[in-house]
Amino acid sequence: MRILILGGDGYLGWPTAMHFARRGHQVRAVDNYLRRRAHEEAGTDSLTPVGESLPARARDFGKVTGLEIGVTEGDLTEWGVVERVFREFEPEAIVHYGEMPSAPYSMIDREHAVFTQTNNVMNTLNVLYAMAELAPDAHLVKLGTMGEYGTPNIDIEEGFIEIHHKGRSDTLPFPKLPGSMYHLSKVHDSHNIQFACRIWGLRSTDLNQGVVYGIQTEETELDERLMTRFDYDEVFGTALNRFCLQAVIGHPLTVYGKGGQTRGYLNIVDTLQCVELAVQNPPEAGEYRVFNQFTEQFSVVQLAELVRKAGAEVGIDVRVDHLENPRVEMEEHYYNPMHTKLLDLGLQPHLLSETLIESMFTAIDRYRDRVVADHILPATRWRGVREGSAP
Ligand code: NAD
Ligand code: USQ
Repeated sequence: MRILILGGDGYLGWPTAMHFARRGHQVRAVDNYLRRRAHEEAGTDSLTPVGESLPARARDFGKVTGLEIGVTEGDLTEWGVVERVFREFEPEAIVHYGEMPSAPYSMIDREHAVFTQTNNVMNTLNVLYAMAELAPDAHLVKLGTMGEYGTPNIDIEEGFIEIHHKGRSDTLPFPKLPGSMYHLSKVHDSHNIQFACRIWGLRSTDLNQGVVYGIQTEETELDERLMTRFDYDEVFGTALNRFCLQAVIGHPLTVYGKGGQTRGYLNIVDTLQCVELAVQNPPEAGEYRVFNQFTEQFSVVQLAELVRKAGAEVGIDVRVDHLENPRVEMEEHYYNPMHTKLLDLGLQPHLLSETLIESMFTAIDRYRDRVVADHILPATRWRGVREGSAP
């Protein structure tokens, strides 16, 4: 199959590109290095060293595997870039990771909020128009987020809920209570995608993904040059990845507030599995479907406790600090999202274990001399703005 990977230079996009190429698909990765530039501006970087550009990474992948990943360096907010890629490559599936993914980044100030929503909404709109015009039978597999739903006091369904109201009933999109300007951008995308499916008969799977953790996939382990990025700073690092790194370098774990915030989590290898399952099982033309993509749920204190225990096993004394929460979010709440659709398609979850955390410690330890420790504590506050400007 011809599979276009948008955001192919990113934490998830690069391993996905390699994964599909190794399974015999024709792959083209597109990226404009937004993530790299945002790090340069902030003085932070990936823990793991990654190839200097997407073409360089694709060349290394070719040397290691003898396989090809095609590359386009370009900005998806530019219609000319998107149109050219669709004309040249004629994708059958589009896996769309290519957005600004950080909630804190989007909450820095007005400029970052505007940038995040403009970047994310505009590039998805360009993709939808390119599909309608040039690839109407292709399948859009779009990375959304569990954070679109927020933390309502009822069970969260997979995308839709049957509502009975004043004697009538309908199945309607599940209500959204997003927690940041970034999460809001994903809600806007979901509405636009659903609209495009309804009006133009496109087909799409919106993957409402939970928080991803992990550093290795089958392909990144083939050779050090094929590593994916690993972020741990307060803006781009996510909870468990940050906690593992903090444990390794002897930094107290940064639990925000009471730590009862509960989210869905999944291993990066399961992200690849879920995306592959979605690609292999496309919806009908005109169908917009939603899968909740995570394998387990944890509160922040549960994660911290798991990391503390795993640390004790390998002789690391891990301290857990409760910091004033920089975000505005519920710290104790009901959380029960459904997540059966990917399991029904055959997902075999890799659940979080102490062994996995210990193997993350080992992988992180190899690069500990690259750690920039002064960007670990949270600086971005949901109430009040910080100095800085968007790229
Ligand atoms: P990432 O920043 O590493 O990857 C996104 C890539 O898209 C980056 O390489 C970036 O340069 C590129 N990009 C952004 N805007 C672009 C544009 N206008 N044109 C071309 N390229 C552009 O982030 P990630 O962690 O790999 O996340 C990938 C996707 O998955 C994102 O959409 C994110 O919202 C979603 N997601 C991530 C997680 C997680 O825990 N990592 C969880 C749920 C959802
Ligand atoms: N948290 C801490 N300490 C930290 C970091 C985070 O307590 O050092 C807490 C946060 O306050 C939050 C929870 O952990 O309650 C998760 O935070 P996170 O930074 O790991 O994840 P989040 O900001 O929600 O964003 C990440 C990805 C985003 C994706 C989202 C999935 O960056 O791209 O959309 O996870 S979800 O959380 O399901 O919305």
